[in-house]
Amino acid sequence: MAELEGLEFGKSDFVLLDEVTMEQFMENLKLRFEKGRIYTYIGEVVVSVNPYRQMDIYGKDNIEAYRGRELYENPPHLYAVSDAAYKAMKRRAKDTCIVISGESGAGKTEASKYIMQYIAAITNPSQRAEVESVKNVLLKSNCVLEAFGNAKTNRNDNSSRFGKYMDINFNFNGDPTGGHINNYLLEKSRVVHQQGGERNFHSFYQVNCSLHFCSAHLFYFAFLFDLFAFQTSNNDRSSHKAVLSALEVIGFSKEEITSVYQILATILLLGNMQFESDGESVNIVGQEVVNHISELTATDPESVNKSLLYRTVATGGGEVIEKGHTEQDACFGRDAFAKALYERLFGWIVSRINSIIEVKDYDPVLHGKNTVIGVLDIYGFEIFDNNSFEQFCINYCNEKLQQLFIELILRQEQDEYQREGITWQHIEYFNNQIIVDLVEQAHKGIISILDEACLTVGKVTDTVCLDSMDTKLAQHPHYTSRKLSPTDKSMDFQKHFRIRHYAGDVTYSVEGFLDKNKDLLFQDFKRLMYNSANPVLKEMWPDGHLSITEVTKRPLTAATLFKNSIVALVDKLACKEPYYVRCIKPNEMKSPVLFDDARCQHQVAYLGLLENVRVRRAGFAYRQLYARFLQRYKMTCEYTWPNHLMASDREAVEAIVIQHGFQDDVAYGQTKLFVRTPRSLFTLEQERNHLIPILVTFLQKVWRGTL
Ligand code: AOV
Ligand code: MG
Repeated sequence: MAELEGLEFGKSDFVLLDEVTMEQFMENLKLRFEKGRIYTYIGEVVVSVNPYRQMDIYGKDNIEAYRGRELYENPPHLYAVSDAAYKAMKRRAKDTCIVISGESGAGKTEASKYIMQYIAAITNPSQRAEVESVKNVLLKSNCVLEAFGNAKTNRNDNSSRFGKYMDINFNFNGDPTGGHINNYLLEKSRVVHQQGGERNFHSFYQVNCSLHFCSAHLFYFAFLFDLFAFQTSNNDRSSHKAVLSALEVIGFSKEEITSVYQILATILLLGNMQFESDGESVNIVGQEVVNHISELTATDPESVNKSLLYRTVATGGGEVIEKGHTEQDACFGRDAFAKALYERLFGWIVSRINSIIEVKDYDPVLHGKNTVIGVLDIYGFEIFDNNSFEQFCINYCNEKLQQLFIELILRQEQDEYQREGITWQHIEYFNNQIIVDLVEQAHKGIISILDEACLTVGKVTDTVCLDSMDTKLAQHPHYTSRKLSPTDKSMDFQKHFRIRHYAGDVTYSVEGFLDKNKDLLFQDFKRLMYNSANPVLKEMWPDGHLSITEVTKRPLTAATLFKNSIVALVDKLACKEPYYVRCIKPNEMKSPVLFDDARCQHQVAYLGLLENVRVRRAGFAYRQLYARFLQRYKMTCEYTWPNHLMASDREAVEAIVIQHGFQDDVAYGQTKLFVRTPRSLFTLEQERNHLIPILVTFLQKVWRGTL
């Protein structure tokens, strides 16, 4: 329970509310936001409201104030939970993780950066060079990954279009020795198409600064949909400098950095490539673009030409033939190639960073247990005007994380009560497992239905797949479509289905679902890249050496791969001690002064924050180690001030509790006192506040010798 803030700032911990009602919760949240107090606790969970302005609370002094302190000793802050996670890791050798959740634009990525900065600032006091270098790479990697993995969307100007989970490894001293980044499903469709008002990945605008080698195309790139957005801004230019320097600091070689920008340029050129058909064969319009691409990718122009216009297929009889594309196939192939180039580039950047920061030469016998703090910053729940396969995956991922929150928060409470030998009372939650099942259940779930459609030989269209979902999911309370709700004119018969997510209803358009799930890339492109004379590019395409007869016919689909990676992520998080940051977006206008009551209330409701408070209170709102409790309140009891003479701290605490008459409101655990209602504590706090000035005067007199 946080202290040290006056009541004019509202309650710094929601467990201190007089009553747990939505009204009181919202009143407190709003008051704190208006007073510039963007963080509030629910026990150890931090609720954060995006301030949409630079706050003066992240400086060196702030870091020092939180360093090594307990949660309740300072006003609520990300630094306090970071310190709690760090202390748990260091003192108890626990692997911990900090899970940051909330919808798009709520402040997750910013929070993750502050958390990492804090951890970097408080470690390695002796400034050992190798540790400093690890910290530097960890911090700089954010800048690079943001440039390549973030983009402006209609919800957030710097929206994460990939999921990131970063493990930071520590030695027994508590200093970082390395790390590992896991990335999840990059939204690669953005490479070739963006919705109105949105941009491609930041990196493409930054590349403009290095595109001297294809100046002829400088004025128009089809993949940068929004022409005005392409005008490189000062922002892009300075980010470009920062990214270049970050790449160098991390340890990318000159050749590697050049290759990265050559690949970006290649992708932009692919976007400008057009095809024409003379009725018989399809050709590329203008040889110039092919020559450029072959130059940038160190491949020969004839091969580039061929892989864009033909595909190699194995016939039933085992014969290998070359089949000319239709114009439509050629466009499809070109786009798939552009997307894959970017996806592999991104994956390669992550794995290069990993190879640089992986823990090397760590001997647990010699160096003690290697512990980990994980930081999860993933794309938040999204509702756009047009929601496609990517939103479906992103929102499913958020369902899984909500499920984890439910399990862990309950589990953590239960564990603590059990450990301390205290009886636990169950609290009801809305359990979103039913929605998770709707998506991922074997045979019956949406992913299974999609996969089945993708594997069916013959012409299965998105609409046929929608029919199949409608048939199989007609009874599901969280699924509907136009066919199942014919009066709902906001949906189209051929196109839409709707999922009632924990965070709200989302209408998805099935258009493109099957293609995106199949994620087909002709082997010819892979071979082309594998045969590049540029070793960096070649390294990204190891599967290019396979001939068409060796290629797996039924690779796992995009949705299944994503599901597997998220299941693995959840398993990884579940075995760590979790700390939570729950981010709230105060308004849709990015305004620092607007607190949109309805929008905020909606988020508080779906994040399950009220239930969180209830669990925390219905169990015990407050818990504290006996010694610490004593330290704080011993002045309020004649038997404990200035020191107690009892057999144990626990007995001394009992004396305080009895003197103040709330013995029916507490339970005594093995190491901690548990207090059920905050009111009992208020009495103590009031008493303490009343006594402090008296004590101070008394002590001053003692010092001055006037007593
Ligand atoms: P997100 O990570 O939660 O969205 P961000 O962390 O990118 O959201 O925050 C969005 C924007 O809000 C930032 O670019 C800042 O302008 C502002 N902001 C957020 N937190 C703070 C803060 N603590 N102080 C000042 N400004 C802040 V997404 O990645 O779209 O789900 O996918
Ligand atoms: Mg983000």
